[in-house]
Amino acid sequence: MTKECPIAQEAAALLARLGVDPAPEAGGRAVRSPISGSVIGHVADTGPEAVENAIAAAARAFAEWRRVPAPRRGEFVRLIGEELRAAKADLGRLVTLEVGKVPSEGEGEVQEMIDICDYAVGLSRQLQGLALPSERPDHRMMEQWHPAGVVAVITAFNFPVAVFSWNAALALVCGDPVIWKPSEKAPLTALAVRTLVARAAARFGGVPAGLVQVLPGGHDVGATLVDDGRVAVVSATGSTRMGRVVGQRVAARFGRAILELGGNNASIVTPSADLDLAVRAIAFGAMGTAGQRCTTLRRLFVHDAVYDALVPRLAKVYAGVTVGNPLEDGVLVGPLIDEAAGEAMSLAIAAARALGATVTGGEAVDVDGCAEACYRRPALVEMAEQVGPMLEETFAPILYVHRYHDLDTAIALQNAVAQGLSSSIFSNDLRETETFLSASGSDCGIANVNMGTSGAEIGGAFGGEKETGGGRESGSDAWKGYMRRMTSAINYGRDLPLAQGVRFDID
Ligand code: UN1
Repeated sequence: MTKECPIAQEAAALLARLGVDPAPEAGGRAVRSPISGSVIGHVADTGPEAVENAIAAAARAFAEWRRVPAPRRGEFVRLIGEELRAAKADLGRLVTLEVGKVPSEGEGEVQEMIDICDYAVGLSRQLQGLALPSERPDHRMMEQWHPAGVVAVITAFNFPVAVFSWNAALALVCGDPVIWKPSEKAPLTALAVRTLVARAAARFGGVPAGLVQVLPGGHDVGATLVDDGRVAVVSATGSTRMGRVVGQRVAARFGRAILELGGNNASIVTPSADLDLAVRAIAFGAMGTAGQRCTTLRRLFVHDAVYDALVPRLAKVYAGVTVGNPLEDGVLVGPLIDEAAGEAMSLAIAAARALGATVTGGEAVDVDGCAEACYRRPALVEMAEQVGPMLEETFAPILYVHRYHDLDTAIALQNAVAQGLSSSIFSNDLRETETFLSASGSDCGIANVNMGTSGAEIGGAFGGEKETGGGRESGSDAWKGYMRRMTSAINYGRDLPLAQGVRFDID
């Protein structure tokens, strides 16, 4: 790092404003900005003893926090939301510096955190169980939801802070302590969030020690959390390869895993689609965040009747979109996270070419002052068949385009991949849209109409099927994943009628 590097200087200033003390981190792992490749800070890995201590502290915190009334727990989350509001510009900018998102997306990520805090505050008064009819006279049945226990949250670089907050805001109101292992590629934003949470805790007063802990580090930190029986819930976001290991290891000890893994998301453009709207939605879905969302649009099925009207328009957008330093005005596509991501993109495109695909874009882009970084023009790849790299998630801005003749085939092709996260249809035909949303339509956790596959709101349950892992986070009833259900039958009579009419007369 040169002292003059403006990105490093800005990161240092942001961290100072956000209250992060760099001293304890000196000598730790170097963190590089994908914008320029320059080192913007250091973060010390958490050693095995510290991980052990953290789990023990979280377990102690659980004994206290579960006794705090849920609406009071919600007050703590409300204060976290206030701190995030106050720090939105700085934290959003730090997201941009650390993972290369354009500023509007960096701030959008912090907004997503604020939104889920607001949501969780309301939820803290709505952790409702059911009253159920008993088949026995003078009995009643009911359900309660109790806190599950320590929740470990393992996050990926691409949403370095928002995904933590989806889990943490819910877990905290549900009565659970949270241990967060952030991505090794994005630990600085995690340290900043830790400081904001500490500020909220100081204002709240009486937050048990160890309620929210951040453990930067590598694979070993995650593995310890995954295997420890004191960790009730492991919520992990990342690749299917990672999730397969995490899921099996958590299951082996009968823990609970919430998995949010790969996506290979598709949209279908039908003859009745509003093409102006579709072009904009496809552009954001496929190129936004430089193709590095798990919800990124990766496959496009276009009906014959509109193929020649739509695809050349898309090719024009792809050729014209501004790729470059996200700190500059007008840039929509920033860098890939690292060189390995660029190589994966090149390999996928080469594989598609070898299969006869027509490729627009995909080449490396030189960006002034950013020679150490990895910039790529998004690629539009026309495929005659859904084969090879089109069946895989490459975490880069590649959109495979494929013609179709009838909707059933398009839906079948859409579903014919291992992942099942997000999907959408562009159509003004009710029969088509309802078929797409029906039980025999999209097999994904998310299915949208006349919009893209990415950019979900926090109010809905977020997650997907098949190799996406089956977990649900964020809105709807995802909170139940952080609680345990207790069913109670209560006899307020003088007799002991047994269920199912069973007799067991002892005199
Ligand atoms: C992710 O990429 O891991 O729906 C999460 C979206 C965002 C979240 C993406 N709200 O695109």
